[in-house]
Amino acid sequence: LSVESGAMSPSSPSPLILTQDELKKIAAYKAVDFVQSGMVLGLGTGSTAKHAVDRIADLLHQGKLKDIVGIPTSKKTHQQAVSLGIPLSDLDSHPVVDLAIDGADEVDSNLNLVKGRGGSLLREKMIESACKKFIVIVDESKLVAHVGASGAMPVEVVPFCWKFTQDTLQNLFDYAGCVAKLRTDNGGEKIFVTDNGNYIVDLFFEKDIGDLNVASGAILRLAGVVEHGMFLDMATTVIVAGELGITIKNK
Ligand code: ABF
Repeated sequence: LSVESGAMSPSSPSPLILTQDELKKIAAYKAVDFVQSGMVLGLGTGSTAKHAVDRIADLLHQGKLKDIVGIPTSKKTHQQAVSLGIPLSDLDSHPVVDLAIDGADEVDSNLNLVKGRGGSLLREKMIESACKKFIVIVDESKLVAHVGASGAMPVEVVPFCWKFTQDTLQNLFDYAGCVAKLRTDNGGEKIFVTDNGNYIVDLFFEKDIGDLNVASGAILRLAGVVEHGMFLDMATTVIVAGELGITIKNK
């Protein structure tokens, strides 16, 4: 793991009080510096990745980037990219992605991630597994000591007998005091449905879940599970924007 740090920009007065959204934008713009003309790009989802997609479109329109093909990780990002005029494709036509840029919900010191609190984990994992370089962009609030220790660990499940799958997931992690909850839209009554027509069960752990690869394998072995939000050993670079500057961590 290598780590570089830098000031926000040479002209930034210091100390600066930046909003979380400004930090997200700084991380996103830094990641877009790695985009080159001719690349096939995985376009992430969420409020941080949105800034990266906006920036890519600006550079395309300014003629500073050419011949970019974007592969969106969600219907929402697809809509954004279409509205900005970014040429799009998919993994069927472009099975090798040069670079993906996406946000995350949690990042640990080994660059393992929790993703999917925005609900797009399956397409994100498919596209980000197919890329040569995967840059994760976050503000410093996303850094954690252990992934899964704070907040939801999303699992995409098929709607068929979702309750059975939910209960099985909860029992699987009984040793970690797991509570499994079906995701609803804005916490209401309506079940949240993913872009792929599936549901999401969020796992909340009271204690450490132990070896992440073992936990990942155990979840994926359940027949009703489609995918989970642990992205292990996938990020090649994490760009963190904080009050004191940008940190770039490379695997
Ligand atoms: C996507 O957006 C997700 O994997 C993650 O759930 C979320 C992060 O959202 P934000 O950038 O809005 O904090 O990258």
